[in-house]
Amino acid sequence: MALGIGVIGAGIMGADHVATISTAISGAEVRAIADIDPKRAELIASRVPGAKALPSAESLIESPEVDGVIIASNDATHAQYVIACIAARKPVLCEKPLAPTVAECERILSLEQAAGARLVQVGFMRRFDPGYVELRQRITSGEVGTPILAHCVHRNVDVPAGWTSETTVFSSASHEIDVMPWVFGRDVIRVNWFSPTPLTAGSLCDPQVVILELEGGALIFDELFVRSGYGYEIRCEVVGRTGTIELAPIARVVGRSGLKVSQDFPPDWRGRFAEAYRRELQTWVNAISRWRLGNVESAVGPVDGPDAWDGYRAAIVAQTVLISMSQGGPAVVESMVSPELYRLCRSGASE
Ligand code: ISE
Repeated sequence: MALGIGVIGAGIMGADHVATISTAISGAEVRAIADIDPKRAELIASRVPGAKALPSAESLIESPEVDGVIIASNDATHAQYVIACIAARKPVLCEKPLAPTVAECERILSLEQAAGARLVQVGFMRRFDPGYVELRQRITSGEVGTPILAHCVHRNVDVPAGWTSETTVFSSASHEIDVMPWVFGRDVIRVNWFSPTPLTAGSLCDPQVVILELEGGALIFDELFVRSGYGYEIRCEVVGRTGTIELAPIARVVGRSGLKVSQDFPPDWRGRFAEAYRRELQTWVNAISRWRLGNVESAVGPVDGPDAWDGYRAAIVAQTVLISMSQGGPAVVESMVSPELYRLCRSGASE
């Protein structure tokens, strides 16, 4: 029987996950949707046969029809819903960030440890993108020698009113903060933030450049330009000691006319990462099914992808970027990691 999925948050990402599960995922169906705006929940539910809108996130988590929960609500609500899922022992896929503060991520990790089961997966979908997966495999195979640098470009067409320099770090840079250490197989130890636009409280510096220094000295240069105006574009070139390797452009069609060659850009991340989202969801559904059949130990749990530790680690690095932003100059990451949580969650961990 198909797994019942409940989706909290019927905004852009919630609606996208509902559509993907309903059209492209096997072994699962959307059974419940909850949103702060009940009409929006009803509208999205009305598009899926068998799905219903529930009056609250809490009732959705408790619902016996829901076997796994996707959290795609406002970032500030993530921690409370993840904690409710752990209390109900329900597998949860939480959109990034796991929580906006390091303290909330620590609480989630402690509760998950106390529950004795790994239940939380974090929606860093780039780890499922075929391009990043191949980049990582080929680097690991030694094709370009030891990787020492990466040039990343992350551009949005535009961002909503009220978006600040800090939002760019948490909502956009958090992807490179997660995926680049995964590609290199090394943690971030130091960060440095720059912008050609003057920093003023509550406003948006655009573009920004974040430099991540990894263990062993590799450097990641991340350009974040969220009001680029022209298209959603993600680039990543990794420089190794004996060569370079980069993500290829993703447009399927190249046009030639009017003395120009052209390729289309998607308007946002949903088109660019559609296959990554599909693989992320299918992998998560498969992991829940294996777990429910008793085919994995609780140390593995219904998680196959970035977990609560990865969400915690990303929150710490993002927080350290904000320190660099406000104080100027490099800021060190390691001092923020809780030794107690490290011992509990990572001792003996292997990649
Ligand atoms: C957005 O919130 C996302 O999560 C996208 O993946 C990211 O690329 C974009 O910059 C953010 O605005």
